Amino acid sequence: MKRKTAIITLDENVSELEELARSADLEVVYEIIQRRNRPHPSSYIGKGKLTELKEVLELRKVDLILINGELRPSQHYLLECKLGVECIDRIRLVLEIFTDRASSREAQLQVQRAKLRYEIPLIREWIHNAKGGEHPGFLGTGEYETGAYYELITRQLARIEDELAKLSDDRRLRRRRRTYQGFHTVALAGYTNAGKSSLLNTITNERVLVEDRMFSTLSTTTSRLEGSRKQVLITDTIGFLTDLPHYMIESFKGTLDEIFFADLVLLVIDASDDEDIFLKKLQTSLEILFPEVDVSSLIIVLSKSDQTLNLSDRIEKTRSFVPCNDVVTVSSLTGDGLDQLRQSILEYFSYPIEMEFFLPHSSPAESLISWLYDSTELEVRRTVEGTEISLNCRERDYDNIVRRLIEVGGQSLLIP
Ligand SMILES: Nc1nc2c(ncn2[C@@H]2O[C@H](COP(=O)(O)OP(=O)(O)OP(=O)(O)O)[C@@H](O)[C@H]2O)c(=O)[nH]1
Ligand SMILES: [Mg+2]
Repeated sequence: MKRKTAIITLDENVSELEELARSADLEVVYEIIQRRNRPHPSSYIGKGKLTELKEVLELRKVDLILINGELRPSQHYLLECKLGVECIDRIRLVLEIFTDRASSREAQLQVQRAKLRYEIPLIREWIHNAKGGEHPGFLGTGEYETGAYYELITRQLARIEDELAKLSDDRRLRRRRRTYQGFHTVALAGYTNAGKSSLLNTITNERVLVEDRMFSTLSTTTSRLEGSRKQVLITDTIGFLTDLPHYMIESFKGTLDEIFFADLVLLVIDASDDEDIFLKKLQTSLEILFPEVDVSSLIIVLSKSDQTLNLSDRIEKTRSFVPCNDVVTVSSLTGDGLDQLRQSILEYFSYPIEMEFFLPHSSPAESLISWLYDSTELEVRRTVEGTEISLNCRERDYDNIVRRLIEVGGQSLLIP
């Protein structure tokens, strides 16, 4: 059964929190607005409003109170003690959604790490305030005495960090292998619900989960770009959200590395949002991507073009906001713009360097030729003495090819 929830907010901008609540399967039964510039330091809402809220809660009971912001541990403690109802802030809500969605081992560990990092200051607060005895139970662990629980979770955090470090090494090896095999890597990045997974499904043969809710994707999926001779791999990644504390983003570092180490990043932005939301999501996304991602390796993909009226204005705004490699508009629903996107990706991976050379027959030469088939555009002419090759390659492969050519006794045919 859905938990009945009341939202407390200090500004009228609650639509994203409502979306998050819907994604967490909560039933929002009412919202209480107290207009304040900043939260009350000890109780988040003012004292008068707190008393009023207590009265409302007696008449209209809820299972949960959801705060449209971030609670300090002392505010959290005070609110739960005064109201006698579980209170969660926006970060905790996101963590609950993550917990529900995490399916891969890495995603589960990343979520656990984020959760523990979130809980540690809260536990400290409860230890500080509690007069010993049982843990108050708001984190669902009544069997542990608070101090012991604190010890336990710090040890648990260290174990998770170890396991994640190993998984991160695996990712690093996988990336290195792909580069060696000549794959071009592309990452789909962007705000949650922007349409990243839908795009992956339409430009590759993948069938990943697409849902109209936030954070459908927590684990990465990599698939090959369709309709191209080039070996281009596209990876779907976790969505971004505004105002997440640094440790939350840091908790997903292993997954985000797939973006940071990709040859090309497609930043997907929902073009159908209202302009202020559109720009805010663009800004949040860029703050997460920069400085690790260079603008020259960034293509901005304005998604859901079928639902957008003022596309050219959005393109212009995006271009003036960030001098990226290209801006394209697509609709995964109608297929509009997908060819242009594909072309833009392939142009990025065009092979500008021409080489011509001769390889004498040998088995190392044959393995070089098979690698060249995967990593370059080439023409091969077999002769009695050996193989003549003309090819176009990427700049970054040039040194590697020259080194391997020398190893197998190849001769350049371009140099007189
Ligand atoms: N009209 C329209 N809807 C789209 C389009 N692309 C995606 N959607 C819808 O947008 C919602 C989110 O799509 P997803 O592909 O799951 O988005 P995502 O970026 O992967 O989201 P998360 O994984 O949750 O971060 C779904 O309801 C999709 O059907 C599009 O081109 N046009
Ligand atoms: Mg997704």
